[in-house]
Amino acid sequence: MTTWIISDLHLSAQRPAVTQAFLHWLKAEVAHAEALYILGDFFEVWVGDDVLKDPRQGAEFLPVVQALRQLSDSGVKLYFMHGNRDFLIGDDFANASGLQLLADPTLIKMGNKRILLSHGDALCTDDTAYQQFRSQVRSPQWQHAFLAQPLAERIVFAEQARSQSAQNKVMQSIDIMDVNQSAVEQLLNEFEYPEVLLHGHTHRPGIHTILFDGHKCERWVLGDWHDTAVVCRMDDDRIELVTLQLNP
Ligand code: LP5
Ligand code: MN
Repeated sequence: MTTWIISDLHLSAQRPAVTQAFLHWLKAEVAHAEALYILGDFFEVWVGDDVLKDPRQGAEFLPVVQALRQLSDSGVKLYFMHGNRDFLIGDDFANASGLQLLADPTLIKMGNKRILLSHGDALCTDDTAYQQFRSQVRSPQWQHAFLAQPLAERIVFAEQARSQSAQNKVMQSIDIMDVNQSAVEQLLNEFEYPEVLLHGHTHRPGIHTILFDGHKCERWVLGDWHDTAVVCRMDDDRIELVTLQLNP
């Protein structure tokens, strides 16, 4: 049976074609699979699960929640790990969609292979401004205070954060926004050298071999969803990156 791993869909009302392609792919492929892992940045932004109860804001997300729920009810196992855009996904979203939230990182086993899953942002340790922002917004105190704000205000904060982030990225070097090799090696060491570390976030799909401490590991990077998407397909021990054509 097949397991799919995806990340960085950045679903939003501004890009309905990606949502349509995703819903189509769920029916065509994932309906026959054993499991689907979503490794974060599933949504462009997520300002709190109460968005689902808002008649105007919620409409955008309900078809996705319903499609996931249908899969989960039919027996497909669904897992979700937070990204830097949707770290506020909580139990209400998970329960409505029938998926299980995963910690970042999480180690899974497929056949004989150990595969370490992560969103990938925590590995970009050269990006100190981002890491500072990350530790602030991942703290329960900050999240509690943020979620206590009215929904409309949270949407405005998110828009401001997005535009500040976009400005920062123009100034920032490409290398700083990639994973740091020592952070990768430290993580692999901590998890006793899994065969594969699989992550998204950087939107730079590919496979990198890492030789260190007398071990050989691979770092597999998923791609984001636009006209195409690079996802991972696993069938027991066989693991491959697959490019989906989203606009045939
Ligand atoms: O997302 P991406 O790929 O463009 O860039 C990321 C890093 N930026 C972020 C910030 C998010 O894009 C913001 C949207 C999240 C919405 C979540 C819900 C609401 C939270 C509201 C918070 C107030 O993750 C970017 C990295 C890049 O990846 C590559 O790794 O470089 O990091 C930065 O740009 C660092 C900045 O310091 C981020 C700070 C932006 C927020 C500033 C707060 C402004 C709020 C105004 C309130 C008065
Ligand atoms: Mn990301």
